[in-house]
Amino acid sequence: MASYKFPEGFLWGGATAANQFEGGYDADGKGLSVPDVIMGGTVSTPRVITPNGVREGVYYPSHQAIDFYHHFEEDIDLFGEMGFKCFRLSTQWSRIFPNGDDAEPCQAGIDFYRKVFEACKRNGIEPLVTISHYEFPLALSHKYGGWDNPKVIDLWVRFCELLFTEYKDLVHYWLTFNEINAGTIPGMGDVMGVGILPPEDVAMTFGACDWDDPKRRLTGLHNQFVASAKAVKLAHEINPDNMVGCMIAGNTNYPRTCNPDDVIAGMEADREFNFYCGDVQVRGAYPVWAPVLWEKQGVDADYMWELAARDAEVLKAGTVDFYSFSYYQSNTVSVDPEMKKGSGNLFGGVANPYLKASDWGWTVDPKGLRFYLETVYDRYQIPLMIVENGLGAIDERAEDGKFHDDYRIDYLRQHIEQMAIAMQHGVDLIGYTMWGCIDLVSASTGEMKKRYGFIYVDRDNDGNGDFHRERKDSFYWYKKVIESQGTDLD
Ligand code: BGP
Repeated sequence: MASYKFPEGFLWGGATAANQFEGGYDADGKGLSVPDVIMGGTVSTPRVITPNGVREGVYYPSHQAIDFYHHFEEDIDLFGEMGFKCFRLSTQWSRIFPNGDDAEPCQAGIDFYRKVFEACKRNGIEPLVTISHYEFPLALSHKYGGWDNPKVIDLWVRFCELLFTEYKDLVHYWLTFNEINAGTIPGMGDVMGVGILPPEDVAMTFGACDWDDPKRRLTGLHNQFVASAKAVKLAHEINPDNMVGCMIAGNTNYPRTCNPDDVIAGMEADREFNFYCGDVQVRGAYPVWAPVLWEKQGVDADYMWELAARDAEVLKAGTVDFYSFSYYQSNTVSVDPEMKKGSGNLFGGVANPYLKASDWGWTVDPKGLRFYLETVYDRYQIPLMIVENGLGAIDERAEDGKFHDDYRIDYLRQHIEQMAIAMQHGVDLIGYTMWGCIDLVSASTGEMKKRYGFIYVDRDNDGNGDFHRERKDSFYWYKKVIESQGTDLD
């Protein structure tokens, strides 16, 4: 395709999440958070949560992760070397308020993030901060239950207020909750989405879980909408330059056939997964078809409408400035129970004969990204940002001692080409932060082996390695992409 020059000011960069890369899980007064009690797994062995606390002799990948806590200067300099304009990272509530409801914040936590943001500034990088990325102080889960308890709203807004005030001059782009629509998913949504813990150990995959409390989960999700809306308002009051976005796990849904039942199933998948949360956060109200989702999940619609009515004004007053999303793959929907199942990030669906899949079974579908961009822009007409996209793969060291990750370059090139087409069709896309710009722990499996980075980190699935960093081929490629404003994708 003909080359396309991305606009000046386009936010090229990379994305991470604290619990997957920071480490230092108990450093300098940090409290435990829910991910700190989720064990490592593999593509075939689900992660197990030990809800009562850290268990002796068990390996929890978040505890050291890739030790960004002690390597942040070096890492951010490497991002600067690639020419990043933007770096997405998340804060840990439990690093600043170790128990979530402490009378005083932990100064060491505040200082840590300040140093990180200052390192970004030195490198000319705009931080994009996800306030909560699958993170919730464990003590709050034990004391209050989770996000279903409305007391949590004010505690979280207090945390936001501290962030907006403390880092007023350093941070202007914020996302309230990572993949907030995970709260619509049984099991994984309870634990990682809304901080509700099972009574005992539970094995958890992103797609399925034997344990779920749908009423508490959807109440928790509602309370997150309210908290997010309050945070948007507050962010604008504290600094009118603040831009606050929602963050949705984006998923293109294709009907498997032109059977009208498949087409309707595709429409419903879009609504439940993409638009339920997007509508509340962008338009400020639940969509009229929300009861279909509530009833399907076994939650009384009158109960949910009451919550919606009670908080209607707050939701309307705190709509987001931009819409951000993750995109890894598309999902194919069929009503035929005989169809071969597919697999992937957060979604089930059936196999798509036109698409190949990654080693972890996630379909690779660059055109699905264009489809998603154009569909969502048609619907909301506000700036969009892709804040996660990338390929999780096994990287092997070649004979010359280097990492030649041409498969990753191919994946990214194809997705960037589709972004360019969507932008030529008028989509207001303001940034792209590639997921896992430095190798980090996988959220779904807890592995290190599933690598996304431009930068290799010496750490394996069992916690071995000295954490040293190395540049992969994709590092030099992305540097060139940014330098050329997307015109040189070779
Ligand atoms: C998203 C999460 C991220 C990230 C990504 C890749 O759902 O927001 O935290 O991990 O998926 O998934 P994984 O790490 O399982 O490969």
